[in-house]
Amino acid sequence: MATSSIKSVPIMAIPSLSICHKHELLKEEGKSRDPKRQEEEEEGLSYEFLEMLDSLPKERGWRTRHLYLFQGFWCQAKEIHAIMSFQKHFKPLPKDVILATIPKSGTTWLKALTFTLLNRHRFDPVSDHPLLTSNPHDLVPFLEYKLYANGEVPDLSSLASPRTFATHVPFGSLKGSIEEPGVKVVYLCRNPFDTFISSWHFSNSIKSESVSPVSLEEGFDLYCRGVIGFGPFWEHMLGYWRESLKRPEEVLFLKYEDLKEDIETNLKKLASFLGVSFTEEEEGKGVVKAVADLCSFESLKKLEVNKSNKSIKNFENRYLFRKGEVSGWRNYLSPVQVERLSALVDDKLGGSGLTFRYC
Ligand code: PAP
Repeated sequence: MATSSIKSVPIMAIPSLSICHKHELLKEEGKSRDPKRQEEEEEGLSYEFLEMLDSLPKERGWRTRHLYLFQGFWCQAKEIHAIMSFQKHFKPLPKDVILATIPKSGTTWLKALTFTLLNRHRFDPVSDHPLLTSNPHDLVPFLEYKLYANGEVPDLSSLASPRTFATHVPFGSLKGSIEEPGVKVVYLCRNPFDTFISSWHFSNSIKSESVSPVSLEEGFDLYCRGVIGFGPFWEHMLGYWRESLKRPEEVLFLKYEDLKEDIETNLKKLASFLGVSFTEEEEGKGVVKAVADLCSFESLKKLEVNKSNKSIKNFENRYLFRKGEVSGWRNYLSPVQVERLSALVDDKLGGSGLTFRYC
């Protein structure tokens, strides 16, 4: 899917006073805000929106100054703005495919795999493929970071079916926007230990200059208290897990560790769920392996587009490809931390049927 063809019109529904106007109003009312916060985190947000924001519980952020508790999950000011827009304006179509993850669970990988699977008759996975020159985030756009970012309302009518989108939004806040028979959701989950370490590295690599680095200890405590983008992580996982048990035809729950262990079996599962199963002939010709190889960490990491470009505002693609391993957390967490997170996982996920082999 090419995102370049997406036309945008400004949102009228969310009030938006200009920054200048906002500053004047704040001055008149004798309120003061940190200028750096205004510049980076609040740029383009209306006074009414900022007032709403100030009514929400907040905590220190990982890569912006604050995370806000919105609809029961933690996120940044601009994410809330975009989510409100997409909740209001997004109209699902039958056959839409939504890729859902909590950050650092393998979103980039899932986007690459799904795009390649769905488009394998247009683009041969072994030659001249769009993934060789485009980052997966450019091929499958995020609802909240790309399409509805900054108060835009995109015209999605020209996108070819099945339209494929991605989101980090928890199921509870997504479901109202995708109520349409035939919409398929794929959730990729990663064990909380590796997800935490990946989030910690990533946030410190791309954080705003005005935000002090999050130490491992501080980040770990925030994570265990649920304060992480789109967290608490256990609620994020359980929302999609329960829905996948209830509606397995519409919601597929995958695990990063399973994909690492046996990508071909999981690719076939994904293809079958999406209604694009591999034929015997394709299997015989090695197409499953070709898709897996094209989308592998090693293959994507070495591409020029993933070394130098930026696909999402504010961060370079290279930060999306760090180690791509399972159990790397063992090099970082102390026995006390492991005990705390293990107990939390047991407490929150125990009895749900959702388990991880690598914790
Ligand atoms: P996002 O939420 O910001 O989009 P996401 O792609 O979910 O990030 O997560 C990045 C993690 O997936 C990184 O893990 P690490 O920090 O432990 O290394 C990244 O290396 C890993 N990753 C990216 N692409 C792949 C891939 N093709 N195969 C396996 N892992 C990958």
